[in-house]
Amino acid sequence: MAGRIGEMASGEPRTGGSAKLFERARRLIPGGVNSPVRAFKGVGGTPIFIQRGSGCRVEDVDGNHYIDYLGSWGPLILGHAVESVVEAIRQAAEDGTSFGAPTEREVRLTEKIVQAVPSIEMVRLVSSGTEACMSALRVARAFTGRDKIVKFDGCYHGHADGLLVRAGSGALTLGAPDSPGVPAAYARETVSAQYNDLASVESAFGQFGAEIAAVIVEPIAANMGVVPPRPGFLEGLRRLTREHGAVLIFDEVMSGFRVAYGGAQELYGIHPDMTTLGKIVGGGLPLAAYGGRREIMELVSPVGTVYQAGTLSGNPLATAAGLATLSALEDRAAYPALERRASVLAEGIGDAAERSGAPISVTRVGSMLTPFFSREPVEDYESAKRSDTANYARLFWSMIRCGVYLPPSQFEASFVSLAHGDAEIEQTLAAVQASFSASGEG
Ligand code: KE4
Repeated sequence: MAGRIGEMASGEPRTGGSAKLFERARRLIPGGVNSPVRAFKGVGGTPIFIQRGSGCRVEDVDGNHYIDYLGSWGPLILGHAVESVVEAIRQAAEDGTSFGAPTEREVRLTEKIVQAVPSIEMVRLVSSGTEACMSALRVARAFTGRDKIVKFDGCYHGHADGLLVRAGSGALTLGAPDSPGVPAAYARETVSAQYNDLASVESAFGQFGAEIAAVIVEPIAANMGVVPPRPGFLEGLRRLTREHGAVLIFDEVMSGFRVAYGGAQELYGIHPDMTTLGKIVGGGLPLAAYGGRREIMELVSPVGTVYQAGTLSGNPLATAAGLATLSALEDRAAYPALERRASVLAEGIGDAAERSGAPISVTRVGSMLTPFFSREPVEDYESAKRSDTANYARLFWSMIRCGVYLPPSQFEASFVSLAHGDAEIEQTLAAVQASFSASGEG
């Protein structure tokens, strides 16, 4: 069915094309994918190879169409192939794709970022969220002259060595490598705490206070599925880091420009010392950023001596895509519409679950949400981990058969874009109802 994007799939999707490409890909690319979560390990089966996207829909290489809630893991808040973004990239490309020299678009994009994000006085553009988080931590260590950092189990800040760490055993909370190849010495500088558990942070400061350079946190956890901060949690982090002279870093790679134009820090009114951004700020192209208080950021080379660099940092195509995207959001008119549609979706999933007895607990902040297969409310990493991932996998494939593409993992966020209209939300809820009824949940 090679038709236009926009027709709903029906019945079993054909998968021959994806299967053949996956077979070829696996010979040359580890796991056949260029980022592990794309391999569908969280839901089983063969990854779907996408051919194109338009608005809120994608079409795979077999001609199956889906309403897309992945949105490239967050960047596509406007939707796929939005004319204003495509045109901006096209025009930029006609003037060249990279110069390795400063350009006007980088200045304009950083001016928009500083206007948007309350706590950012100075900012550096990089090419990925990993690079942004890694660099922010290096600057925080330089600023404080300390080595240890605190991160939260279940939060993800990219794959820099010191961040691939799981909670160490016992009360010490010292990190242990969460991946081969990470030197134990690096991991030992990472102290693991528990998200939404201020006592665990107080304990970390109690043991390592004067050694802690920074606390890095997703202000809205979204890499364990969406888990909102408990009232007082972020305020507590702000108080503790101030008391102990540590840098508070909000990793807003996911939440930045997503939950509000100024991100989670606008939503909750908490000003961190540093912020990392990614995804939306690049409009779907490789661009991220880290920034914060001027006295901290002026430590960064070439003004200061903290080295960080990148051939494609502030790339002309990526800054063009980011400018077009932020220009569509900066009047903040989009956010009430996103809030309403995502709320209708989240409540509809909850209602369908109640009617069918499916054990679903839906979490949501703005236009990012997660249907957890859990009878209990999901409020932290431990409760998230207790979700029924097998049931989620069944829901994922049932929704695929109904022409709806959810994230291929229980522990990821679904995203509503401005391109998801009422009709698509209704179609999605019909698919949810059909999926719950078919599986006889309850
Ligand atoms: P990247 O290096 O993937 O651009 O960003 C890393 C990162 C940093 N901080 C947060 C809060 C993030 O969510 C991410 C990356 N998010 C994942 C999805 N949860 C990217 C998807 C993937 O790894 O393929």
